[in-house]
Amino acid sequence: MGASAALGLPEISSAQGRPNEQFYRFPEGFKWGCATASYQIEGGANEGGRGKSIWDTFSHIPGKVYHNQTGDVADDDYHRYKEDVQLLKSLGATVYRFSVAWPRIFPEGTGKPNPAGIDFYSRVVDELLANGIEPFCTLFHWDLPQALQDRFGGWESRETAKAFGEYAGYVASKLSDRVHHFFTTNEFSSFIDIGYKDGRFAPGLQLPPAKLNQARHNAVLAHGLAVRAIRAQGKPGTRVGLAENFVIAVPVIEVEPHLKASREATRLMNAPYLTVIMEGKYPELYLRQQGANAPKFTAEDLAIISSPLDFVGANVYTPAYVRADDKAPGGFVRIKNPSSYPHMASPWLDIGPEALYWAPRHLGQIWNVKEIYITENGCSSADVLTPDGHVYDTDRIMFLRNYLTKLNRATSEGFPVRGYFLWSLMDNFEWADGYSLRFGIYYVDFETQKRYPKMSAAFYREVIRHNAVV
Ligand code: GBH
Repeated sequence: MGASAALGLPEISSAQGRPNEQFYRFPEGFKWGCATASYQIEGGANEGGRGKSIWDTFSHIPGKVYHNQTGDVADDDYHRYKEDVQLLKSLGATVYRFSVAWPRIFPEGTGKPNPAGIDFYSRVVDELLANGIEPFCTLFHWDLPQALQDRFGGWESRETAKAFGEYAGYVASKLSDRVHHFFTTNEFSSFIDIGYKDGRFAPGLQLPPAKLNQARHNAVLAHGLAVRAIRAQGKPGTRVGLAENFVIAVPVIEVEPHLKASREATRLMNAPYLTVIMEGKYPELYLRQQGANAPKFTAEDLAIISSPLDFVGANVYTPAYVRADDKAPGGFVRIKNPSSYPHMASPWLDIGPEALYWAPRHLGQIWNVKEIYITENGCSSADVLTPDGHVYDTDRIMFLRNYLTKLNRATSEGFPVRGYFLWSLMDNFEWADGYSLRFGIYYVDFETQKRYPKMSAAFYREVIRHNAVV
C-alpha cells in the first residue's frame, strides 16, 4: 500500500507533479517532520512508574482547563506510539520532534531513575529509526515533576535548575547513541510567564515581579546546566539547542528605520530568555527597567546560561509588528490593529506568515546563528469530521502554505534553516483549552482514539514529496 493510499487519497504520479518545479523549492536535504509533546499526547498517566507532573495536578483542579479535561489519556500514544510512527511515515516525514516526560524518568524529580521510563522512550526511538525517521528530543515541554514543585517551589528555586541538569544528562547518556539532537526546554515564556505570572498554566501561580524575574533566571540557568550536562554525558558529537517561541518583531514596513527597530525590539522583547542565552548578559535597558525587581545572578550564572549551542529552534506562530520611534525606550513601539486583525481558531493565533521569514532572519542577523530549525508552526482550526471520515481544513492549508512561502524566502536568501516541524502531528491536549482546539494534521476522535488524515495531511505530504511549497 503506497503512502497516499494510507491517507485514503489517490496516488499522484510524479509525472503529474508541480508544473513549476523551480519555484519555492527548499534546499536539498531539508528535513520535514512534525512535533508533539509528552503531556499533550501520551496519556498512560499512571503507568510505567510515572510520577505526577504539575500538569496532572493542575488539570485535575476544577475550573483550570476547558470542561475540566486532563491529559490522563490524551491520544493514548503511550500505548499507540507504533501506530503514530506510521502516521509520520505516511507523510514521508524524515524527522520527528517528541518530548520526554521528566516524571517518567525521575518520578520524584531527582534521585533514582525509573527504568521503565527511559525504556518507553528507547522503544519510541527504535521504532522511529526502524521507519527511517530521525528522532529529535525535547527534554522539557512543561511537565515538571510535582515533587519539585512541592519541595522547592519549582522554577522559583535554583534546586530545580540543578535537578534539570542532572535529568538532562541522564537522558542524554541513555539515548544519545541513537538521538543526535536534543532541545533543552520548550518556550520559557509559556511555562514561566503563563505558569508563574498569569496563572493560566500549571502551577497556576501569580508571582510578584522580583520573584517572577528570579524564576525566569532559574529557567535559563536550567537550560545552560542542561547544555553542559548533555555535552558531558552524551555521546561525542551530540548536538544541543533549545526550542523557543521568542517574540518575533516584524518591521511594519520593510525599510529603515523600521528594520533596525525590529532587531532592537527582538533583542529587548526577549531579554530574559533568548537574548541572555545568546549574548551572555541581560541588556542594560532591561535591567534598568526592572530596577529593584531585576534578577540576582553571578558572572558564573551568565557563563552557564550562554553555553554555546549547536542550533536554535524557533516555534513560530504570530508576528509582533513594530515601528521605529526615536522617543520610545529601545527605539521601537509594538503596534497592532486590535479590532480586525485576523486569527485562527485560537484567539491569540494571529495570522502573520512573515513571522516565518523574520524568525530565521533575526536569528541569523542579530545572533549569527548557523543552524536553525523551525521547531513548531501550525494552527488550530474548527475541524469537522464528515460522515465519510474526511476533514476539509482549507483554512489550515491556507495558513501553512502562506507561512511556508515565507520560510522559503528565508532559505532562498541563505538563512540556514535545516528543517521544519509542523505542530502538530495529531489533535491533542491543548493545555488550558483541553481538547477544544485542534492543531493536528490528523484528526483524533477522542472517544475511539481513531486517527483520520485531514486534507492538510495530504497537503503536507506533497510539500515533503516535492521539497517545495505546493
Ligand atoms: C506552543 O506554544 C506550545 O509549544 C505547544 O505545546 C502548543 O500546543 C502549541 O503552541 C499551540 O498552542 O491562552 O491567551 O493564555 C505557542 C505559544 C504560548 C501560545 C501560550 C498560546 C497562551 C495564550 N503559546 N499562549 S492564552
